[in-house]
Amino acid sequence: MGRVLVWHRGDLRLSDHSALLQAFSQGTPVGLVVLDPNNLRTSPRRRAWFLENVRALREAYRERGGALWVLEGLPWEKVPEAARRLRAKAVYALRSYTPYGRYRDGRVREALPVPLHLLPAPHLVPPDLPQAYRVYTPFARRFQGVEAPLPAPLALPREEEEGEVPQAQSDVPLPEPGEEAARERLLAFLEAKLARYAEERDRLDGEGGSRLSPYFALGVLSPREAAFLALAQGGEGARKWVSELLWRDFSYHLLYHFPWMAERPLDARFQAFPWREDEGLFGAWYRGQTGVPLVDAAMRELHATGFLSNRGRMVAAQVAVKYLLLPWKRCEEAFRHLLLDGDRAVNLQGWQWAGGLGVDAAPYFRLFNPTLQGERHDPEGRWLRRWAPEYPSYAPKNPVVDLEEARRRYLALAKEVGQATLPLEGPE
Ligand code: FAD
Ligand code: IRF
Repeated sequence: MGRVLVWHRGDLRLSDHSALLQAFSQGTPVGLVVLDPNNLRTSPRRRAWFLENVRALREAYRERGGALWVLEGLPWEKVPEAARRLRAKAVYALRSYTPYGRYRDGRVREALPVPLHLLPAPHLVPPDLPQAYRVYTPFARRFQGVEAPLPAPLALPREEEEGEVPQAQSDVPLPEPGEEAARERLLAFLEAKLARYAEERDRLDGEGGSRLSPYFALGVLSPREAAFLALAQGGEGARKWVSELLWRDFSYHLLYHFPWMAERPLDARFQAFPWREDEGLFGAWYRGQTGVPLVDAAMRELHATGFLSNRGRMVAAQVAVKYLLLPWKRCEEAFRHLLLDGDRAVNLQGWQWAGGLGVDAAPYFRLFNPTLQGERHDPEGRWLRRWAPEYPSYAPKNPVVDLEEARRRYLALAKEVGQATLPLEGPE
């Protein structure tokens, strides 16, 4: 039947992969990953995490008798090259929804002498819904339940491999790569933690969550498989967890419809906000030396591990944007390179939410008090002692800004840029 290429990008797995199954029904599939300098110019930890998962994917192909090609270079050169060398009659891939992904796929399609078939990636709600939602709740209402995930092929036809996966050094310990490890972690989470997820998810130590985000970021685990298994188990925890997976899809939806949110606040009024380019303050925040215990612990955990709980991210981001008035884009980028799950769409959404830049639908200004947040979400202070042991409590100690003053300053500035300022602390 002839060969067909299966081009893996942000979907480094064999399960729940419609493009692989479709390709297999049309011919002999050969896997392909293009190590793209436009994606891999990132921090050593994220480069290593991507490469280790490519290595695991190659192993998964091998175990089934098949082959994964790994070529280094620009996709619009390397995908046509692979198609030519294999005499492939078509290329199959899962659709990409990000600005660079769409640009890349357009260029590859133009350069390819054979068809490029892009199949919908398994999101819970397709990011490319024609109607653009700016608010999460109506977007999430489009969720209609989830279909059973597709099986991985049990065996693949034998083909020769091409190309090496380079060795890469990470500066933090990496989770075990590959979809088997991801699935094991998923099942362990569902069994031990899902039922209490709604109550435990806000913990600053991140132990209430699944820690699956680094796998979702590279598509090592399909969100459809994860949601399907969670909902099969049922309960309040499952519903809450799936609502977080829907936040992930909402991030992609926003970036798909508003690609300029990578550069500018979604809320146009904040485009003129007077951010402060202050090297000293930025450095203090980035290194975890602000004198605000929660922020310092969060930034140090991030540097040391590449992970941080959602609560830690929200407060660290909000303090950067609202209390220190740091340029949000610079912080967003710095954060993304420190996170193993660093993902353009999700991180942008997170920053624009926490920074009050247009994602948060709450009709007032949410201003977390970092002292109360710490006391509430790490009541015994164990997480604080682990990451910032010099602080005896969550009370600020010689902070780089006076928090009360900074809070008043922010509210005054926000009012100036045209937004009503109502209560001080949100319900979170
Ligand atoms: P769980 O609680 O187990 O949730 C399951 C999955 O749902 C996660 O793995 C993730 O894929 C998704 N999810 C959970 N919370 C959110 C959320 N608030 N928004 C979107 N998706 C969510 N997540 C990333 O994957 N990459 C990022 O770069 C990223 N940057 C963030 C930046 C900021 C400022 C904020 C506030 C949040 C950011 N998040 C990001 C979202 C969230 O903090 C992480 O996904 C979550 O903490 C990962 O832990 P977990 O896997 O245990 O999540
Ligand atoms: N996709 C690729 O096709 N090639 C690469 O070299 C990629 N490197 C990556 C590195 C990191 C840290 C992440 C993701 C990738 N991806 C790579 C997946 C991209 O997100 C995906 O291709 C997207 O469609 C285009 I996180 O940006």
